[in-house]
Amino acid sequence: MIVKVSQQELDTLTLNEETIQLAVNLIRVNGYVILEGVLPEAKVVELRTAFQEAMDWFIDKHGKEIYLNKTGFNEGTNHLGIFLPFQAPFNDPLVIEHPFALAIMDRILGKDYSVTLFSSNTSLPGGQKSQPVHPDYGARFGDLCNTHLPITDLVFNIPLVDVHDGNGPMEIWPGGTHLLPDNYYGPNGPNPEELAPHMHSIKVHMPAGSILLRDVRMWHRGTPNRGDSIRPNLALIYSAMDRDNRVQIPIETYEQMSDRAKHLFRWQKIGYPAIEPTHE
Ligand SMILES: O=C(O)CCC(=O)C(=O)O
Repeated sequence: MIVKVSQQELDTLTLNEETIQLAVNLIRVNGYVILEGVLPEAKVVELRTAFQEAMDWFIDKHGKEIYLNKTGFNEGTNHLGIFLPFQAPFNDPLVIEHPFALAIMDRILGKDYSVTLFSSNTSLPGGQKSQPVHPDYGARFGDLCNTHLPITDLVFNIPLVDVHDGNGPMEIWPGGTHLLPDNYYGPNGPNPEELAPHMHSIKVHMPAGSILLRDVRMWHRGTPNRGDSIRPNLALIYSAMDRDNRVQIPIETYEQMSDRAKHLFRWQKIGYPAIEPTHE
């Protein structure tokens, strides 16, 4: 569901209470919300330019498999996740601690959540097929828990280009797939690939610089990019509990971060050099 943010909210970088409530309820009930085109255009251009450079560097270094076997990355989907270096412009406050996203997540994840993924998903041109339909995380308690668990992990995506049918939009199955009993997300639960074709799905179209917040459990898949340029999504995960600590943050960078950003990244590898772009 797309929520349009008012000019006054954009100017003050503060969401009204009604907007926060609407976004929170949409995530709770529907699994996701989109705040349309909220990053300033100049910031999107800066991020897109740096991302293109990072992707070019990555493909130059690791892309032989694409060109040698002509199937593309990841079994022909040509869909690629790369971890990003924790440095400008990727660690901009409008990415890591966007006030709109935090205002919404504060209501869902409590005050003590943290960032557990600092990455990106790109649909590269030339994909042959869609990804399998999947939730991002499996069952938390194996086969044991047959009740629904609270929302504990939210993906934060920012598309760096306008996303439309021609360039590999994400396809989602909203409305209920994030509300299933925990054991449904495990290997013995219903198979999303078998059920999804009988269910309602949406291709997520959104302008560059939008914010998409979604429960990690909501079923989705990347689709092939029929265009001739990359379709990148920045991808962070905010989690109520510590999950993963692979983000390397140089100490000088950490010291310059706001108190909130320091708190958000407190479980990560502080005092380590920023990584090169790396395959997820
Ligand atoms: O197309 C996208 O950006 C989403 C892809 C995704 O979520 C995934 O690879 O798990």
